[in-house]
Amino acid sequence: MKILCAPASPYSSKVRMAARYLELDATEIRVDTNAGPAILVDNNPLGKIPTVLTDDGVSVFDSVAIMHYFGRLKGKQLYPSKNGKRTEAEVLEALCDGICDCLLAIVYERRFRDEEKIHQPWIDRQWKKVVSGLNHLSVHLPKVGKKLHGGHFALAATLGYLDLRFKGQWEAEHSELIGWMRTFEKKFPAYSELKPQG
Ligand SMILES: N[C@@H](CCC(=O)N[C@@H](CS)C(=O)NCC(=O)O)C(=O)O
Repeated sequence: MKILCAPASPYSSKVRMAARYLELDATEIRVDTNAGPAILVDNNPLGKIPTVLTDDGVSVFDSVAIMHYFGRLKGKQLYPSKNGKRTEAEVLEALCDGICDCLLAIVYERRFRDEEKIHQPWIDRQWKKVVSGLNHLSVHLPKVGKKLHGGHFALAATLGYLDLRFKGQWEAEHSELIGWMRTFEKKFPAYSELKPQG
């Protein structure tokens, strides 16, 4: 199995952590989405990462579909089996991925527009959602118990991405999340290697 990914991508980081946690036999292939290489666009019409190429020649995307695919490969070990806990984990993942969507919208607004066309109210609107999401997470800190699940990996990837691209803009108001990140790293030491990095 191959994971098409990039080191800075938070959704890639989430699925790379999950693959490592589940001890899957997966080869990471770094791709540059801007260049749109054939291996990516021929397998994912959206040209986005992460994209997984299975040994049976199937391509799987987006990151949520990949997480559930991984979970099924390993006998449902990536999400809690009880309904309530499972919903909690899935909603946590949705919230964290949603925060990443906002962060990416900000990064892309600055990266792809000419400076005079950058629309600050759009950036402010996205950032407001990020802060609201982080506030919610700070008061509903997910427990890191014996088993890790998809929601934990999503949160770890999101915080890692904030650390990479938005340093100094969120930590002071969300020290609980810094504490959470430390606890997570103790539980999953490969975090330092697999978190988003530039
Ligand atoms: N909802 C998708 C989002 C994937 C995504 O936006 N990935 C970014 C990199 S972090 C990407 O591929 N961007 C390139 C593009 O949008 O063209 C997922 O969860 O996998």
